[in-house]
Amino acid sequence: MKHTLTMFIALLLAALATPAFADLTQAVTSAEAKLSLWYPKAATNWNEALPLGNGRLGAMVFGGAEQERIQLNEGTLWAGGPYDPNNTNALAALPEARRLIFDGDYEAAHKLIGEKMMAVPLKQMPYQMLGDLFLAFPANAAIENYRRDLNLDSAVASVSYTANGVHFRREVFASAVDQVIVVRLTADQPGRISFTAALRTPQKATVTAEAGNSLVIDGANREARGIRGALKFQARLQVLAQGGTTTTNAHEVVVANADSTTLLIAAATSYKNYRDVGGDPAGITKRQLAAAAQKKPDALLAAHLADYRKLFRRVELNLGETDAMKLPTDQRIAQFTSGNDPQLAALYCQFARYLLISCSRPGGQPATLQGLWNDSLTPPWDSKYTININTEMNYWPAEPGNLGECVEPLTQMVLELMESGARTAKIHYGARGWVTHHNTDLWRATAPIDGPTWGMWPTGGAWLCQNLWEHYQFNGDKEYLQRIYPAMKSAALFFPDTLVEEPVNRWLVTCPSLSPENPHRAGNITVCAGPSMDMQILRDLFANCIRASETLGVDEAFRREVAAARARLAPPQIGGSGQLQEWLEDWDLKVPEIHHRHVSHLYALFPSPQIDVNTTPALAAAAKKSLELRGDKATGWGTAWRINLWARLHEGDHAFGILQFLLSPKCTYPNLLDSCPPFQIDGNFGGACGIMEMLLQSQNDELQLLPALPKAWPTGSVRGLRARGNFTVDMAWKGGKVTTYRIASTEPRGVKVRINGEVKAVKAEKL
Ligand code: FUC
Repeated sequence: MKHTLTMFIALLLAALATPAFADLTQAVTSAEAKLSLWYPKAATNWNEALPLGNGRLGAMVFGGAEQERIQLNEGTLWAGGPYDPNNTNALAALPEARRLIFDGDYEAAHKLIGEKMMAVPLKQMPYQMLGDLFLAFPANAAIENYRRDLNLDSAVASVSYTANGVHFRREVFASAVDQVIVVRLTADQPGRISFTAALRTPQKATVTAEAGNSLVIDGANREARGIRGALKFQARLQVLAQGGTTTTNAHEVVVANADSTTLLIAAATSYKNYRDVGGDPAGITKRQLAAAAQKKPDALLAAHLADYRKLFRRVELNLGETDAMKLPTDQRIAQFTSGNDPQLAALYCQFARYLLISCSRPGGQPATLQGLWNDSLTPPWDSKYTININTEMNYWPAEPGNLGECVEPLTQMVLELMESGARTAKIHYGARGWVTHHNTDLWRATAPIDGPTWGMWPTGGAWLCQNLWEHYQFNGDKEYLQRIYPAMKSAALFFPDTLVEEPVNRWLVTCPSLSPENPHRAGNITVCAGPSMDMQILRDLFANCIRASETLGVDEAFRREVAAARARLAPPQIGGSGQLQEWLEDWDLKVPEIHHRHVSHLYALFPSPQIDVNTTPALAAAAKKSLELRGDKATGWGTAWRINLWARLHEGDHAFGILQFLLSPKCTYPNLLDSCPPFQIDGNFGGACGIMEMLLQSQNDELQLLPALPKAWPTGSVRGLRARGNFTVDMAWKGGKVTTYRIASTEPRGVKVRINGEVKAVKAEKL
């Protein structure tokens, strides 16, 4: 605890004395070292570059001493424009699809669904890269003392080296306050900064020089899958050199012999919302750059640090420290499985918090499959929103990691999907409410896509509502509940209109549906009735709607309607091998891919609290059997999910074993970003949540301190983790036992806490 306190005071002092650029160039303090990713060489590829973001503008910094590349993104630069993907043939085919499924003719159902019920176009719009800033410095005979790092406590990426006896330093950050990316170039001798700056883009765009020190990319987004590009965009670079000369040629800004230089980058598109593309990117970027150029570089940095640290410094995590900490980050990843480096797990968790702050801020778009960072026009899975696990997982660490504000873009997206999804409910199903399937995009498309194997799943919106409900569970904010209630209610209303009675037990089930992406027979056939995950998601959605409507004192008739439907949903079933069944029928051991990456039927264990070792031990045992059958290794996100599941089973060492795999080069790139492969950010977020689940759980009205602590972390401390019920938790432990704890809330009251195997009634302190 003493150590934590010392660190806390050190961080507090550092926050009060906002460092100027010059201070940041001093020897790295130990607090900084603990929160830094660092490397002795420049990135040679994108998966080594370091991510920065302000929730809207993203940058990947490569850090070459002689040739810097900063790859740029803007969160609303997607292909296409507003479009309606609904298929007017779908509704007529629905009864026949259901009949075929209940007759067991899954192949024919699959074929019919593929022909009649898919979106037009069959795929959605991809997220796009914006361009690159290149800085070319004079070639030097020798580069010495090279270091490249990303400090998570300041959200600044730095490069430093010595060339020809001059020490150079480069700092880059993305300011949410000033809405610009700032690149600051300094040297320890005057007149030594010379370089050429160029902007390039693969988009349909022109790059022109302006006003003696600026470059402008002016462009339009691309068509995709027959949907015309409807966005205009602009990116602007302004180069502000102190001393020396600054000139431009047709496409470049050239700086010679400056003392220092600040580069400012602004970018915007004409996207206003999913229906309105009438924004003015030229006006926006001009205004933003003009305002930022008025400020001194130290003032830009100070504003950025104050804003970022307000969020980041809420949580401290200490899982133990070893000499491995001194190694470059890529070497630590390479050795994590065989070595002893508990601090890398803490760094990984803090990195996810850093990433969430950097890619998901109020007013911006939610974190995509790649957060905000994408260098392609044809990214993997279009770098959009896969809502049969990946988008939900992105937001798992938000609440326990004390970053509730970062959920706002997701909330906003769900409120918009409620509108677009109401059309899909009506056109595809003739139903009330709203629905969305396994993917969505910037344009809030909600119809089933990609083909029946993946797309025929009507429960995506219902699951997203669970994320929003969790936000309310953690913060207890009734105004927020009021805001999301229409989306929850309308998501629920879709189901009484579309659930059907299955012929054997007369349970109410979804049909057609599927258990995400897991074929239950050859031929990639997934379509079925009543997969367990759907039943579990609906059990949550209906229960949450009932609680929400009671809390808000509204909608009694609706409450009765969903309660009646809930009582008739297919119940959880335990199959022949003692496993929790994934489908209505016991197909689990007959499937083509027994180690499938998705573990959808275990939704009830995590993220849902429906299955719990304390309250439903028999189902927990069945879930454990399913997990054992599935195996520990999967894609990055599949591995991360398994960590959370084993943590909920209170098996800390097992969870840690899986974390060792996640944090190995198999699932983690040198820049600490998750490898699905390829890069997909959900593994970072899911893995970080798993680490927090090992330390603190709060489902089912009980706080559990160290519910799944692995032997590898016998001593440690945390500050600022959040628990459901609006609690903030600090604690320290030794020899695997909690030694001190503090539970605080803005509404001090009694709470049940499980500590060192005992359940205690604790009075939370005033926060
Ligand atoms: C789901 C997963 C894939 C991938 C994609 C983005 O479809 O099954 O593995 O992560 O999302």
